[in-house]
Amino acid sequence: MKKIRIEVSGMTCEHCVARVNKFVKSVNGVADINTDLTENMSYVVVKNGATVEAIKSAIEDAGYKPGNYTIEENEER
Ligand SMILES: [Cu+2]
Repeated sequence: MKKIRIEVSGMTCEHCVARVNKFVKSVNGVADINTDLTENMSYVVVKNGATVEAIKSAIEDAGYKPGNYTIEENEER
């Protein structure tokens, strides 16, 4: 599993958050997502196969703007 932390701009309310979560969740390999409206940030848990590019385009498809991101590798045992 990996954790991707990505900036999302353009969100103004909880509906936006729900929309971003819904679109990103539909990306293959995305296990979980949490979006923080006040931070303009999404925390995405991905399994192998999900790319940042796919997540970014899901955010764009939802109508918002993806920004900087960081990837954290989790050790799996
Ligand atoms: Cu909204």
